[in-house]
Amino acid sequence: MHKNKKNTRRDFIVTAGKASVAAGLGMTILPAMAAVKTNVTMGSFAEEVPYTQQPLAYAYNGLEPVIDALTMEIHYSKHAAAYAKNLADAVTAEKVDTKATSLQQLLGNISKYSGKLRNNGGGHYNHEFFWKSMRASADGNKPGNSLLPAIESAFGSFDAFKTQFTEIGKSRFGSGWAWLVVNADKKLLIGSTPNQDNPLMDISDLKGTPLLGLDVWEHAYYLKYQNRRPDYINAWWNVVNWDVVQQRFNAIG
Ligand code: MN3
Repeated sequence: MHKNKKNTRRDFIVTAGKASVAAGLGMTILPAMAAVKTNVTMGSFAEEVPYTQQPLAYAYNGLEPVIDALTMEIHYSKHAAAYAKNLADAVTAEKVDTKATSLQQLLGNISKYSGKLRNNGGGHYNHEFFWKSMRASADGNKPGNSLLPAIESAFGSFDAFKTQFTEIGKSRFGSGWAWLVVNADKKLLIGSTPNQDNPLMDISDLKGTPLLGLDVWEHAYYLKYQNRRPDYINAWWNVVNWDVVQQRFNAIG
């Protein structure tokens, strides 16, 4: 049993081997980040996500044909809105001081809180992060600047990276997320998390600062793709906002 468990875990955490992320990962602390009080070492550079749902940067039909307008509308205005509302209820009930504690810090200590806070805090963070990770569809969409060489160094090629990430997303059983993260050893990693967990959480097997996340819950794709999760993932590459992913990469150092 133990062996099976280990193997399963290894299946969904694909490391980048010994290849370190090439350039520019020195631990320069940005002035804005230095002011953040945290005892969380992992995810210290993670993107700030407010506790409340933010407006989308595009219309519900803005990601068509990859993501249809009805899916986008239900996903944002029903599913994600519910996570935000339930998070607000949970932080009130559990007396979290949201002025003193960022959502990122809260997630880094999530083992100290309820399942409701874990599910909805993760659900809210993940969706806000996901919306910002996308833009209008463009064929041949690729990362640029320093991120492309880092991906090529870590995974062999951009296509090899996409293949591995797609496989991780396809093979996540049930509901969850696929991620590209930078871990504490400054390596690029691909992995997945169940339900609404994420790599910032202290309870997560996959830990690191997320650069890119993909929602593989059925609600994210079922209306258009039904059971064809691989088709959804393959199409999704056309709407990844690599400029935002590059900014996240830059923020690490
Ligand atoms: Mn979702």
